[in-house]
Amino acid sequence: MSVVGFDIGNENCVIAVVKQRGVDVLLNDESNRETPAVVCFGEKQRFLGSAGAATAMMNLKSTISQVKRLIGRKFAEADVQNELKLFPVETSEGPDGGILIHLKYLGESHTFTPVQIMGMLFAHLKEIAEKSLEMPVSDCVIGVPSYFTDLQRRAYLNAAMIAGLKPLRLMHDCTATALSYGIYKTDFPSSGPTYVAFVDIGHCDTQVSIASFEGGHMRILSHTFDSSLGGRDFDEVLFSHFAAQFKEQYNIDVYSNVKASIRLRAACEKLKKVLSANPVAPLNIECLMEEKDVKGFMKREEFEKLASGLLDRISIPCKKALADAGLAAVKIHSVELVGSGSRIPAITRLLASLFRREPSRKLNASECVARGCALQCAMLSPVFRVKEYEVQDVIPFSIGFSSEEGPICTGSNGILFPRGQPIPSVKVLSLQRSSSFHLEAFYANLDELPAGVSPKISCFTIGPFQSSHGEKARVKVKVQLNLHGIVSVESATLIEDHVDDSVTRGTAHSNVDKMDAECSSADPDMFANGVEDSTCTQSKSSHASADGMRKDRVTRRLDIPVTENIYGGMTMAELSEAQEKEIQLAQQDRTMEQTKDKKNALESYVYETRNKLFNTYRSFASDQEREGISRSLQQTEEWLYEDGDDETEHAYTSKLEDLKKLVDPIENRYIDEEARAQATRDLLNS
Ligand code: ATP
Ligand code: K
Ligand code: MG
Repeated sequence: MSVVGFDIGNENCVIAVVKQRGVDVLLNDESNRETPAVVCFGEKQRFLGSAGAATAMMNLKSTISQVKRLIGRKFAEADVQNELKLFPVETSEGPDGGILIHLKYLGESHTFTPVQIMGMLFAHLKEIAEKSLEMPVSDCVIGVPSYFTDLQRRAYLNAAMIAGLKPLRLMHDCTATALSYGIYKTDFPSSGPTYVAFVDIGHCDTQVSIASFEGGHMRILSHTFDSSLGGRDFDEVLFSHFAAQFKEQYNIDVYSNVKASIRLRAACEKLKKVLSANPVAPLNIECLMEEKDVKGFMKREEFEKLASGLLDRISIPCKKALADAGLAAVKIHSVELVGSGSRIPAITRLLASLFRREPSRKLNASECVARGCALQCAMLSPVFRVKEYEVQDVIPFSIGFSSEEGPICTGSNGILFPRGQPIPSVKVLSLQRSSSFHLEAFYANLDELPAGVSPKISCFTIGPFQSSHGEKARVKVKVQLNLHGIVSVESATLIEDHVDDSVTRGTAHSNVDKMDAECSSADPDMFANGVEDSTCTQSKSSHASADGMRKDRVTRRLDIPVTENIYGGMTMAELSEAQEKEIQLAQQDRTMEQTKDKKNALESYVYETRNKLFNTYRSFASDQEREGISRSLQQTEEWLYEDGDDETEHAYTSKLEDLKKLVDPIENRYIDEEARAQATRDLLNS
């Protein structure tokens, strides 16, 4: 069994795997270490990853990229609406408030959710991994931004499941980076913890985390972010600049032309990359629109001026990460810069002055997330042995719980898991209830989240159940913040104590807590062992009271069913429907690939046979045979370019069989003769 780590970017995806001798990054079909996060619907099949990027220009209106920006989000969010302005495919609001993507494919209308599109990407990456490793891949760890909400995390898990993957953990990007940085590092200064800041600037986002390393152990102290500040925002600055310049200079409005916009944006991204290594860079696009060739250039200094607003914004999450970790900049041992968006020299300068030290680029900026995920996967997998190393991560959002009777932890605004709570964690609520009730999970502090996120997470129905005599009894509810950073109610138990009537009457319920609610942390191990009984159990304890009479106290435990309703999540039925659909789509792709292979095989057979007919096979065929075969080859070739250009797999194989029936007798004569000649040679040599 293999252990795999996936980094799904807005732009690029990376797959890493732990092997006997270390961590490797897998190559895709084009022998690249990064695979574009693109799903393209062609005329008869999908093109995924590199193939998707290669065909994007020909299928502008059916190519989906940056779906990571849309997954698990609501259509009505202002940020999403902005995002959709650049989205080439028709979208609408789903019944749950999510996003629906509408496409024409294979002559039919199709509706996909971002989860399904992400599922397609996962399936593609899984296939790359399986081809490369020559074994099935299912266990994996997937990198996620620390700012992902509960719903986005659930959406990622669903997408992975659609692809037939089994995620052992969703891991915060920077935590994965910190793991790959720290696990084999031995040269930390000896005394006390070492603090390291990780700054990851990707295509669409910026994430900062501060980690503390000590011995065989790493602890995340803070996660901060700007969820909409990345490399593409720098491209956009250049885009607006050149769009304005070209309007003036060439009198063209690129904004009015989708294809021209896409081409200019791509050219700006290229220019930005050139500027990372050179003081000046040119921009040339032939025939951008209205048959006009455009030319421009940019100096690095000018670019930095144009982007100064963006540079200022990078310092915000950095300062906040220090404040949240309770550390002054001087305490930071090293600043590790990752993510390809951070390759801009001005970013390095900015961070150097902020942290008062030169940022380091020791880590492979584009691969460290995937590598860390693969390592974590190996650590979680029972079949792999890796170095003992403890990773302690935290959740960056405060999560609260409430019920019909109000907030649960009355002490602190209903917050059950405060920001900075370790992942995983379990808390046991002790409530007084007589029958079914609801628990609502919510984000307690919207300032901690990306703008526009709904505070509602999910609702749990605890019940049905009925306490005896309809009186309030103790209900223990176990709430879990799991390894993925997802919150759920694990179990609920009704606990009723009563003093055995046959012996004495009096102090029943004396040990019942008067408080409406109380919180207590529980040992996560206790949860892992699933200690609660699954059926009703009774236990008796006897003790002598002051008056010398024996009193029997009976404790009845009853498991209460828990049903969860995630606001905007997928039901089991929807998930299996999506899995079914993905299988069908993948089958269609495979059929098309096979058809292409068969067509190619027929084409090559025609050329090879024609060649042999006048060379190797020449003396084995009569003139009549040769003429007949030549004619058939000619006809097949013509057919291939006309009626047979777009045929079924069967059509190509049967044409090939027809040709072989004609050619095989000649080929056999040739083979027999070759064997005879060889035998004669052997005889002479012996
Ligand atoms: P995200 O983390 O937002 O999901 P991602 O992981 O796909 O996205 P990366 O691959 O880390 O993103 O970075 C992609 C960004 O890096 C793009 O915006 C790209 O233009 C930018 N980039 C790549 N090389 C350079 C370079 N040499 N100079 C400046 N920017 C670069
Ligand atoms: K990436
Ligand atoms: Mg990234």
